[in-house]
Amino acid sequence: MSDLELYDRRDCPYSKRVRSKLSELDLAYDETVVPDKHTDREELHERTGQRSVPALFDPATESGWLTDSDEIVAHLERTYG
Ligand SMILES: N[C@@H](CCC(=O)N[C@@H](CS)C(=O)NCC(=O)O)C(=O)O
Repeated sequence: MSDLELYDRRDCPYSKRVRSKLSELDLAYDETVVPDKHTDREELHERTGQRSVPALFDPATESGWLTDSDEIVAHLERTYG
């Protein structure tokens, strides 16, 4: 099991951007595709406090969770680029 965990949607442009960066940096991660309906995204909400995707868990960060694609991409470049 990889340390990085990504909650995303396959059809979400913000999620695609994060997946591209993970792929570019050759980073392994576990992906959970969330349901289409926001109200069905209970697991994501319980773990991150939000229902939007993408959200990335990286044990290397202090908070653990990054919940905005700009923030995630910047973090990945800074930490693994
Ligand atoms: N500023 C956010 C936008 C993310 C976003 O709008 N994601 C959409 C899917 S493409 C979503 O999950 N929206 C649900 C919501 O905001 O509750 C980012 O860059 O990550």
